[in-house]
Amino acid sequence: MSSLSLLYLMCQTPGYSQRKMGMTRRTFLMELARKKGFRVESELSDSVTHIVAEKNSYPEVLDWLRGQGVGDSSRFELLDISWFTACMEAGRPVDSEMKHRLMEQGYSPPLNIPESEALPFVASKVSQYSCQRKTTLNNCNKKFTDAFEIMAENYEFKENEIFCLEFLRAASVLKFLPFPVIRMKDIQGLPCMGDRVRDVIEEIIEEGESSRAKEVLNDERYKSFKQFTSVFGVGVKTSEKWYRMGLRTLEDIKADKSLKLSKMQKAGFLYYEDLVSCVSKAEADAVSLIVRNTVCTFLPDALVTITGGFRRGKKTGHDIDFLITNPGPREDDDLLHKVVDLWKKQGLLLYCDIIESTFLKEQMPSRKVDAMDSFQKCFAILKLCQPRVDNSCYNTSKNIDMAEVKDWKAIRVDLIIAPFEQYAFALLGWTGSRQFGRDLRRYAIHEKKMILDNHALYDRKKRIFLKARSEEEIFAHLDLDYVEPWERNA
Ligand code: DCT
Ligand code: MG
Repeated sequence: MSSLSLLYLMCQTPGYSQRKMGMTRRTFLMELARKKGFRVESELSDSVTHIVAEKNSYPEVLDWLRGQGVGDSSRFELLDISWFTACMEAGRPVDSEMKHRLMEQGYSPPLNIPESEALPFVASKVSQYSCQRKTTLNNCNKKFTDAFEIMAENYEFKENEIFCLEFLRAASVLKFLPFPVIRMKDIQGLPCMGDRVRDVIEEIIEEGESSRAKEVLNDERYKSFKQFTSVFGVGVKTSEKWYRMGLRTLEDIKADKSLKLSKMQKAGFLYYEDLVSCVSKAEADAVSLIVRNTVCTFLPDALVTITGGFRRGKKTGHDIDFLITNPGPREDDDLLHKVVDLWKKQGLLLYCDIIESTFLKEQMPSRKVDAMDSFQKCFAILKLCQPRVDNSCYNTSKNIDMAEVKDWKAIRVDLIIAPFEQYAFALLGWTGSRQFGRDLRRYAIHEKKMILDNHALYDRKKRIFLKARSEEEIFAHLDLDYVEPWERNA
């Protein structure tokens, strides 16, 4: 019997219900497997390759693994007892099939449910559009999608949009998969799996990592662009210019006094450390309170909604995006100016750039998949005061002047002002993810002959604008099932 197949049978742990495998049953199954020549571990160790659970859901097993200090569950095959039974019947480890694997969406079919009644995963039914897939933040294929995102970013730096999108689309499909890919057969029939993508997947399956992604991470140009674009106000174009000038690091940029930095880039360098450290959910909630209070001082009925990644349930973000609208009859074109003026007076505003609206009445939606919208908006950096940590326990000998301890953090905030009748479109667009938005617009054009942007939806066949007061209505106009914000993490 092959000793390669190492099993760990999950057993009942305190806090979980009796649905799990009991101790007696576990001992019995372990003995049975050992008699048949399998190596079965009593403790989780590095040599374990297969974990078998009975009546446990995939999230429960992941939770349990986290509790055991395992961050990367992809080194194990997580299997239902049905696989174990098949092995016992065959007297050898059988190849695990889809039906044996613990999966993200729905439980793998327990033994007492006939297979015909369990809903199988059908790769050919997976849509090429992420707006027809529900993608939560539970990504079982992080080791693949991380590599794809590195490849995509490198192509973005090279302004190769086609290859960039190819890897972003592939990453989005694997984020949706309810199981980890462990062999090439698993991606058979899935959309967006071109040759370049398959090569990366194959290598990761075989070698555990992608040499191409590794090469990119070590590439001088990529490393410079990565540093440059991490500065607020610096995009690919500026990075390209700096790189051509022979500049390679942020130190080079800071040292070159001949460079003319924009006001935005100066702020980017000034608050660099704060801005590269992620915004937490707690910080987003604190800023949200400030934004709401200030907006409501001027427009008590205004609707202020957190959009972007935080609306999709992310725990961190690079900025906080707010959408503001006024449902009442009173429009106030000066609102944004009043808000930032008050923050200036209160000493809360570190930077701001207000862009005025360029929206024209009955303006045709943009066909561009990555178009900027025409709302009035403000890209700001706010000073978020943080409660001082009590250092008294170790500060007694050295008398540090508390006034010198920085007790605030610079936070990037985007404020978008949308007229009430465009609010649903703006909310849908600004909630993202970027890939989800791209695919919604691509789907609208190619499948429905409609044009969607952050302002409106236009039906080209009927030659009319389709109104919507909610996101649900926009999905309905497009004949799409509604996708909740936390399912838009494509
Ligand atoms: N968006 C848009 N038009 C723009 C910029 C962004 O429609 N000109 C959309 C796409 C995603 C969403 O708004 C929020 O953008 P980001 O803040 O860049 O993305 P995020 O998903 O919030 O990610 P992060 O957590 O990094 O902020
Ligand atoms: Mg954001």
